[in-house]
Amino acid sequence: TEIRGEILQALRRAGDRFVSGEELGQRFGISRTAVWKHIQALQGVGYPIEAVRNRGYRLREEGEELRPEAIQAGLATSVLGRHMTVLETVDSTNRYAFAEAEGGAPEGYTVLAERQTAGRGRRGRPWFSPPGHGIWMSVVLRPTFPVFRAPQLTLMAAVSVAEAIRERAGVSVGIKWPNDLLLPDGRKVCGILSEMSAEAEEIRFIVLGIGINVFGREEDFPPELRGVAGSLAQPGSPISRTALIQGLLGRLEADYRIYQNEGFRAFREGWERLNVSLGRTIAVQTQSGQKIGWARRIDDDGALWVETDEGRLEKIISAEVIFDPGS
Ligand code: BTX
Repeated sequence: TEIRGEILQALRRAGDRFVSGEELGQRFGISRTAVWKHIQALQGVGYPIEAVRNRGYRLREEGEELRPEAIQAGLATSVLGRHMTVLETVDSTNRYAFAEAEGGAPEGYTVLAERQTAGRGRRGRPWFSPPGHGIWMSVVLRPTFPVFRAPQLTLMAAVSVAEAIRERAGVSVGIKWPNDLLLPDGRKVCGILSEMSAEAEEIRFIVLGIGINVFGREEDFPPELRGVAGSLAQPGSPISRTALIQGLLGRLEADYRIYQNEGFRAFREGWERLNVSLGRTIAVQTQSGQKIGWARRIDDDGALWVETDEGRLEKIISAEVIFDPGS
């Protein structure tokens, strides 16, 4: 499997060019038949590798094509992903799912796109979503709990997504409060954006949007994101987006059930175990300005408690967290 990852890497580097079986065999010290077997195994887990006689192999794009039938065939859910739309291009899967939910789309309705032209992050920030490189997904939820419980649902989702990534992609990601997922080297690999439609105290629906960088290489990111954003795929560990989506929806459904009965309390420990924010010096950017302090703990509501220099404990409900690189 070590070689398998390296073959994949060699094909990635070759871009549009074909690489012959002979060349690959020589490079890795194996026979052409062995190369062919590795290629078949890679195709088996979803990599769209073309094999053309007398020319060799070529990786058509970064990931396998996303198909609803293939995703649903291995889905262990009863609600999430049972209705699904996979689009080639959309402005934002959250925007699309929101409109569908307003039109009556049922709970669990899931929208995926190969590419978003106006993927959105929090506070109107953009989310970079190039074709074939990631999982850009939105799920419609119609919970019966009151509006005040909605914000912590996003924290729960961070735990679910982190665990699905570990199970299906073999990468240990950490959670940065409130719900960014970071690679072990600190680069951001996933963002979660939930948007809600509510009337007074009653939630009509929530659109849970999840963006995960799966295949993007450093040079695929725009300059301002290099060193800041990272992807799951590493040489030697091929990842199937289809399998990851199945794992994600399975986890989310199970966790969402627990959340409805028990609230964030049930996820606090899991969140703490995965978190990389507590015990560090951080700057928190709130609407009322910036504060610097020591991230002490989160509570059952998912709020962050920060100890300032004067020894005061402050409860932070919503803010941007900036890590002190020296802490
Ligand atoms: P956020 O506001 O925490 O993150 C946005 C910030 O993250 C940007 O300002 C930029 O610095 C950085 N960023 C942008 N694109 C990427 C990327 N691909 N990888 C890493 N960092 C990036 C996080 O918001 C919530 C993002 C949710 C995205 C999903 S995708 C499916 C769904 N549809 C949709 O329009 N949004 C959600």
